[in-house]
Amino acid sequence: MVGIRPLKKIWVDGRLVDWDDARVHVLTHGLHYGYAVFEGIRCHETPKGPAIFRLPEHTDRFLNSAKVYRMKLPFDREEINQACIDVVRANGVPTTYLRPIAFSGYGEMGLDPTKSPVQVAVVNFEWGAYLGDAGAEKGIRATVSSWMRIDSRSLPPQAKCAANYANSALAKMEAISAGYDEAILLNSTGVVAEGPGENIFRVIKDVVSTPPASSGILRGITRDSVIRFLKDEHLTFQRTDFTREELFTSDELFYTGTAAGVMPIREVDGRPIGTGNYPITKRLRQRYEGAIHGRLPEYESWLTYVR
Ligand code: PPE
Repeated sequence: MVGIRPLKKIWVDGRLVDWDDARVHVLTHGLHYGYAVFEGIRCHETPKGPAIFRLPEHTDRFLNSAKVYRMKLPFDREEINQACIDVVRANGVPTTYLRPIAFSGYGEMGLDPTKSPVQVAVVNFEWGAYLGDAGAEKGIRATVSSWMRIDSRSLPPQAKCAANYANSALAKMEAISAGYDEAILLNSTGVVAEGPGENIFRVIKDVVSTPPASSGILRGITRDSVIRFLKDEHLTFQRTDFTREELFTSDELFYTGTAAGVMPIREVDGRPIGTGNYPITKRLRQRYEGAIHGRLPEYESWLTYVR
């Protein structure tokens, strides 16, 4: 069962190859030890043609993740940006999710990744609503995970490394098998960190807060966009920690992420959140949708047109 619809081309190590030819050996080092860094980016149709949302910021985060892991990429910033544009052009499907990935390839086994060549690929594919189509309207149901979010003393959360996602997958599977849509992970000090693949925001009265980067989260680019929207909406914003019980007593809660978008949470562990209306979340979601689809000129500088 493959849910991904094959497109035409994938960028691998500097050239566009046919979709079915983008293969790796089973002894690929990164496959065994999780030694890979990646990005998730979206491209949307806009009135001026397909546009990639906040491409330079994603590329910078990609390069920073590689730097944390001492991974020397054989391509520079411009080449990665261009690779993203090239795959979208080559495949001719504007509304796609882009996944740049750098990994230690086929060379040596054993824990020292520096003995294997670094490979880089950029693939784009169609990826619909991450947390279901109904989620955006009704809100989704979340549960606080029994798994602790990874910690920068062991696995730096700000570097988007494949290995981090074993922690995310444990939390995600636990949530799904308990009948919830998504997980919320606490960090090593017991306060809220983030979702398995999303940042989290809390609204109480007219104050919106999100955990600071030091709380063991990925510095989300959607999170950053929402922080700008809060300023533009003249809402009070705080980067501050909150506890599990403060989740329950929030007026509104929402996730942010490239895959998830701005996604309201209607329940946490059997407690309904607020009144079930999400006026602030809805406003922010609308701004986000407007920005990514090129309908709001004030955010046009965030778009990289591919034509
Ligand atoms: N936290 C985590 C752990 C995370 O993986 C993401 C993105 C975010 C926060 C939000 O970051 P940003 O996309 O820059 O706003 N998760 C990506 C991967 C999801 C997946 O399942 O794969 C994504 O949303 O693309």
